[in-house]
Amino acid sequence: MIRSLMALFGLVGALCAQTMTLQFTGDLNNGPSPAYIPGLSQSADVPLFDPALGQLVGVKLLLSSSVQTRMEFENDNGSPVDFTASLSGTSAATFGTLSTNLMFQRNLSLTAGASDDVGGVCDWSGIDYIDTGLVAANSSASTEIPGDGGTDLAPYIGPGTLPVYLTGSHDVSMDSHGDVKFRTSQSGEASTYTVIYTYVPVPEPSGVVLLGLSGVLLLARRRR
Ligand SMILES: [Ca+2]
Repeated sequence: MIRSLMALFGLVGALCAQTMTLQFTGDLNNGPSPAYIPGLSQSADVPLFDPALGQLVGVKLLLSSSVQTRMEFENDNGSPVDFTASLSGTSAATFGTLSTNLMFQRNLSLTAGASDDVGGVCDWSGIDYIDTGLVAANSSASTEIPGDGGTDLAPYIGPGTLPVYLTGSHDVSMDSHGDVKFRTSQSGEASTYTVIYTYVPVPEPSGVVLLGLSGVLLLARRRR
């Protein structure tokens, strides 16, 4: 009898407590992933949660972004110079009432040799020249509504889609050294979004049958 009760409660608990997730993800850029776009500002349509699947109990928005640039420096001064170059940036994602922001900062301490340029012509080469190659900064964040299925989750339920908006920006700077020229290339931002719906599924027919059978067995034993 006790064993039957425990089995029944276990079954009910498993059917009630079990949640499932539904995930949508994508890269917001114009080209092969990851494509870096200066001034990223795009949106994508994410399917709303289909209430036929069950009861929505949470929505999570994840944002993973990076900024990158290639920096080149040339020293026009007759003496070597130490300086700091910085790559900074921001990224943001909005989905319904959810939004999250990221900030990036990457500092490089550099030394350029004395100018070797003839006649003051900047030739972007020699001991006075620095090529950082691609420099990147990455970050990720998430935000969520661990709702109870109440009104705060209503905007995410129904047919159709809801847009996720992604924006990004970046900036390159150096501390003041008037004799050092710099230029950048291959600069931009790239972002990936992920939307995760957490829900309690409607019991599958087999689960309902099992639950019913357990009840019948329990009643049968009780009558003995
Ligand atoms: Ca040079």
